[in-house]
Amino acid sequence: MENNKVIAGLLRQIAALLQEQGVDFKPAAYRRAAQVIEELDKDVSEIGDEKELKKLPGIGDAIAGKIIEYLETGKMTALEDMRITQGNIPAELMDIEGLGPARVRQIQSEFGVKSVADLIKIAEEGKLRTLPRFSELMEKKVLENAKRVKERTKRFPREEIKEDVDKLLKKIKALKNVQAVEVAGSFRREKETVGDIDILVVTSKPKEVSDAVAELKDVRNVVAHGDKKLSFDLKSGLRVDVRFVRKDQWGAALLYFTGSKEHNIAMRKVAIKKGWKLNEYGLFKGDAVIASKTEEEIYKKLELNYYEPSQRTGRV
Ligand code: 8DG
Ligand code: CA
Ligand code: CA
Repeated sequence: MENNKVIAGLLRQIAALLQEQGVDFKPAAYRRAAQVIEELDKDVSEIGDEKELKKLPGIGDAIAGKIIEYLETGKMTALEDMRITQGNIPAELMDIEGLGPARVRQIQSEFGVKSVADLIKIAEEGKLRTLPRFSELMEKKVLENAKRVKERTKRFPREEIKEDVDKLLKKIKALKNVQAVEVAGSFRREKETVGDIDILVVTSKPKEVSDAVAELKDVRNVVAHGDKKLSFDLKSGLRVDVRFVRKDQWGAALLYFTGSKEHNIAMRKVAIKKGWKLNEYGLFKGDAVIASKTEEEIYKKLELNYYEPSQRTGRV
């Protein structure tokens, strides 16, 4: 539900900037919408269209439009415009939790901080606490949150991590109850850099396999450990998401988790036009499965040519 978290964060940024403009009601409306999105029990991208979105409490025309814009383009232009007109606030600084526009501006004008890296440096030098309206405790919090943003946005060159990934795949493949393993995400799409590694495992014993992978010696810092997904870091700091899927849903899962997100959206639209539904479990007409076992079969049913992973960028 990565989208929900990001979108909620962006809506809260809009709220903070509106508040500065002294607009009544609107900031509260954006905050409420942020909470609704954050608490959804599925990823907002699965809701499909604007009409459905607006059925959610607190989501009207303006907010629904911004959410759709984000899902289609990865940004909200209204927010970017506000950041620029309200003091040229760098987006990455606004991404830091607990740091509103006023404080960002304060740090900018006092220390010339322009990036998260700058901010981390200033905070580590203990300079943040010297500003009015800051404290030692706040400096500590801001530093923690800034480091989190930096971690999140760090990308790894494919060439540097390729060997680690291959090794890990081999080890997983050798485990009991593992029927197939494949890497998905940007790594499979052969992007030059990757944010994290997405691995799919076919098994009928997800819990056992999840436990076994967690025991591998390359694994550290497990942040999610379940029978759907296991997330951890490698020694290099590279985050790995391992997802456990059923054999008969392999194609749909591989397609979905290979992405790109834009390619998935484009394909979902083709499915919707036919009155069908496409998700990580399969291509469906109502509850009936039309295709799910292989990627090829799904492209074919949608009357699309097969796309090589590296070609899965946007439009189909
Ligand atoms: P990156 O890690 O290099 O930044 O890129 P990525 O591999 O393409 O993205 P990812 O966040 O690791 O997600 C893997 C794939 O999952 C992505 O390419 C497409 C699919 N996916 C969607 N929607 C969403 C979503 O809302 N959250 C996540 N985590 N994945 C999604 O189509
Ligand atoms: Ca990834
Ligand atoms: Ca991922």
